[in-house]
Amino acid sequence: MNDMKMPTVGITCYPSQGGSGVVATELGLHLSRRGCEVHFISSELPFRLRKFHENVIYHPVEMPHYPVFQHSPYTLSLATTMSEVATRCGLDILHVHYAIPHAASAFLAREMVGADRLKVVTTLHGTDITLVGQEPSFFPITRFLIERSDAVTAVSTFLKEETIRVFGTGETIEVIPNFVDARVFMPLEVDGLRRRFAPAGERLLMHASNFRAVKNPLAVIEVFAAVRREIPARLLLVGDGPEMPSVRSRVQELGLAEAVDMVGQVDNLEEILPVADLLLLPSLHESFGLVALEAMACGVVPLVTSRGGAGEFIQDGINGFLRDPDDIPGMVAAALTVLRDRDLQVQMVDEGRRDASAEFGAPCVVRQYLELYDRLLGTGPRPAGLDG
Ligand code: GMT
Repeated sequence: MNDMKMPTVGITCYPSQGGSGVVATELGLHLSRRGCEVHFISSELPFRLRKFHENVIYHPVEMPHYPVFQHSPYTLSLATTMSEVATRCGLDILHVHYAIPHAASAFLAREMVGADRLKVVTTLHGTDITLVGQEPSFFPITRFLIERSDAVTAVSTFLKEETIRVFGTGETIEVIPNFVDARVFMPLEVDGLRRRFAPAGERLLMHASNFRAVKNPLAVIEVFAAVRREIPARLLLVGDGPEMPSVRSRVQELGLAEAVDMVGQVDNLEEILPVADLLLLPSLHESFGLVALEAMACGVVPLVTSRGGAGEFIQDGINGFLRDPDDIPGMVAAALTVLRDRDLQVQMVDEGRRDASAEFGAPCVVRQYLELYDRLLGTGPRPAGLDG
């Protein structure tokens, strides 16, 4: 590779809804716009990739089903596809998002292709370290894969420190935070939608997630119920997942069915986020909390768990709120503070949008990934402008 050539990058992620897939896909798209050839290798087309994009090629992982297999060995099929794509398309970097099992497949692919020809970057996103990686059956292999990747990044300092604490390894992990494209996620004129979800001019609260237990969605309902006792308010639930049945029954029990809209999974979150006044994300922990950053970019005040890494982009009381996920009264008080004071809301929205588009904006963060690739490949610093 000569100094000016942009790297050819293979990206693997979970294709379904979820922060790690969003970050991986958006990173790939931004790299491709900067002139990198990007090859997505995954079981299905990642959900934000469903259009033609120049310089982006999708390679599905074929999984043979033989009667002898109790479960099809996806990790091996993925490794085979990775090595085949790496050789045929001349990948310089294989960047895997979410350690299990993607880093294992990348490790095998690099062994097959040759360590001098392919570098493996593993990005840790959160539950791959805080939940899945700590399962006894995954613990040793997660540590092994962290040590054997050519570079490991984590989406927050919290996650880096958690990795070192739990696995006793990872001092060289580079923190590269989640990012948002502020030209896509931005405040919009949403009067029509607002009338649909808050017809009498009520304040509108929103929760958007995959409704897994770690998102603590029942706390959203409790906070909303208490807020609604004080001011006219409605709740919009975006997404779907295993906790949805409990959420529905709690909404019924509290007699809130008329005040809560559930719109299911939404791919184009940027079109619905701007409608809200407040985003609630009371997760049991959150290594970063990408949706809160996206909300800030859309002009929505985030009220987010203080457990994890959200404090690395949210300044409590300035551009959002941080509260312990068990502290329902604290969350209610914070919500009411901003929902009752439109001047404060405007001030916090301005702060949030500024922060989201500067340090956590796509140009700044994508550049950090490119610099990491350059260091791994031994290509010198790029003259300004060449990386877009
Ligand atoms: O939050 C989820 O359940 C999805 C998960 C994922 O891997 O898709 O999200 C994790 O990665 C996101 C992107 O880096 C982070 O913003 C989320 O905070 C993190 N989730 C948790 O730590 C619970």
